[in-house]
Amino acid sequence: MQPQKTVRSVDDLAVRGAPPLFAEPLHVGRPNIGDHARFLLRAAAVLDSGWLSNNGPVAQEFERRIAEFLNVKHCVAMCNGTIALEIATRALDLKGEVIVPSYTFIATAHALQWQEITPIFADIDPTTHNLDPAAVWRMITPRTTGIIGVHLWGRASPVKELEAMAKEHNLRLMFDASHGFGCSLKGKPLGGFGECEVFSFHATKFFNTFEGGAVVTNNDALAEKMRLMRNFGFSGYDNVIYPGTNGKLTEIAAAMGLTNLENLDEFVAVNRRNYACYREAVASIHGLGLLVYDESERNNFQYIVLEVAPYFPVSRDRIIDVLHAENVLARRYFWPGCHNMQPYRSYYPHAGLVLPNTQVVAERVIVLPTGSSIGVEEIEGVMSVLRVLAAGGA
Ligand code: T4K
Repeated sequence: MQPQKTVRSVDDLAVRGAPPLFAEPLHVGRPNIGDHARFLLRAAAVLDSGWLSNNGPVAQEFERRIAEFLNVKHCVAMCNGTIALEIATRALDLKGEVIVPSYTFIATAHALQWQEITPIFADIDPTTHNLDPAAVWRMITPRTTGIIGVHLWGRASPVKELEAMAKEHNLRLMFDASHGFGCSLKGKPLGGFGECEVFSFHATKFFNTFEGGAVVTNNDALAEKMRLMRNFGFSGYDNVIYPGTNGKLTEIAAAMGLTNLENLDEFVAVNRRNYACYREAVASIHGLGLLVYDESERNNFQYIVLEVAPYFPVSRDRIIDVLHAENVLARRYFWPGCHNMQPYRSYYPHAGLVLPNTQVVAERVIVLPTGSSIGVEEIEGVMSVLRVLAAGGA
């Protein structure tokens, strides 16, 4: 989308009464959609088949392809990432307390709380935004049964350290890999670490199935248990052998997944280009930094994470207001941290005292738009606004 104006000074800003930079909103999380014709063919085949759900042939093919892509034995496809987290934590028999970061999407914590498991928030490393192993260690109590690491922004959790800690304390370890599809750690795809890993394929994710998710694992028994749980505990007609829920992925969602999988390389290429563009532009602005992806790994580059230094002339929240006025709907992910949301805020009103890095990072991050709907012109427009703010406020 062509910018509607040139921004050279504060007087050109929409917060000062000028028209917005973009006629339509630029979103964080606008879906990547693969080849429309391929999807419509698949959708027509689903309609013709009269098979819409319940582990149908398209969902089974989707699971095979995902398992192959991630180099894991099993993919158990689910209706969304949150249910996938709930089923995975139940299948692992987590109870009592489970250690998670507070700096994550609320679903990581809610998936536990929903099952009356207590999420215990551990602090993050302010440079990686991922769990700090020393902080995790400090939160272990006799009631702890597990750890959920989150590969935030698609950058791997400290897997090795968490594995060692889980082993030493006899804890179960799984990962919320909702951001990590198509990313790697030491060349190995995220998905193969811990006892299982959970993906979200929500519309806003770089790879989507409309709504959807999956748990992937190399453990045969665990996969079998999750398949039962996903389908009310049914083992054949009239035979329920387990308490279960409904976590099934529909055929149409799986058709979207198969189509998007075929276009994955293009999605990454666009995100990579956008990331490089933002990175170059941010590098020349004092007081702004861009979270860097390790180029020796595979990355999906789906989040453009900007960090605002305390000495930048404009506060993070004012930058958000200015960008929104320009129709750039930048986000404050994952402010204010799960511990500051309900019910956790009431349960642990002083949690912030042991989460200093979470508090600081949550106050300084802005996530900028990227994905297939964003190009070089849009990025140049966004950066022109940030350059004006850097030069003297708004
Ligand atoms: N764990 C982690 C670490 C996660 O990040 C997530 C989800 C989960 C677990 C749970 O997975 P799911 O159960 O969702 O599968 C969004 C997503 O809803 C959520 O899936 C995602 N994380 C989170 C990071 O972001 P919101 O509240 O920011 O989304 P929303 O509705 O504001 O959408 C963002 C923008 O995208 C909007 O400005 C409009 C645009 N959009 C959205 C949709 C749905 C579109 O253009 N088209 C669309 O179809 O949470």
